[in-house]
Amino acid sequence: TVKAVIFDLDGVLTDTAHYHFQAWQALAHELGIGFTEQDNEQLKGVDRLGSLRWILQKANRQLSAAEEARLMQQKNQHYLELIAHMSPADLFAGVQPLFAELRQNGIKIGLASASKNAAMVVERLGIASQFDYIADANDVVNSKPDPEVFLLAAKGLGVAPEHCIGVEDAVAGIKSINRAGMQAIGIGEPKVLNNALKVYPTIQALKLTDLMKL
Ligand code: B16
Ligand code: MG
Repeated sequence: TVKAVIFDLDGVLTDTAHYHFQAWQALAHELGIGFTEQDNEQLKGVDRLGSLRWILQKANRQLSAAEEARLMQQKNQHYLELIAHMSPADLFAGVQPLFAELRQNGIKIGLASASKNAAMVVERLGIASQFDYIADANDVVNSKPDPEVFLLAAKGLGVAPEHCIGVEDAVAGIKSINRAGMQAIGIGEPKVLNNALKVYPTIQALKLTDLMKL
């Protein structure tokens, strides 16, 4: 039986993926490295340092820890400027009704995000108070595909992993859910998220009745 649903943030509840893309692309271009939307797909769910290193590796570049820190700070500054204008209107359609249904059925709501900016984003979206527990990149050592962030969310909710469903848009995220021993629901393309139990094109297509059948 399902006792909790744990959501990823970027790409599941809102489209911050596009802002991450813009900020990484600007940085990559400044470094003389090409960076496309397709490249950005690989970075979904990947933490900040992992993302920077992925971009540097494209050009066979390696930098000192201090340089890496400076570039991460620069990217984040740009990202913060981009998300500063976010509002409840940026919440994906279908999220509010799904949350309301979960609540009515006594199912807990958790967040498991690889972003250090997760708290600020859910605040801007106006949904911060709806989570029973929020786990983000500030609280974990190992990032997705490691299961740590989903396991932390389950622990915070007080629900055993086998009674949790995880919802993710990234390949690394689906892996993280599976390794946590939870049931994985994908948002996106079945071809890409082929390790998910079920895949829906958008969160709006996901209904509580489907989750209950798992
Ligand atoms: P930050 P999620 C992830 O969030 C994003 O998908 C990923 O593209 C980003 O690099 C990562 O957060 C780190 O974000 O730089 O804000 O700490 O999808 O796990 O909610
Ligand atoms: Mg995501």
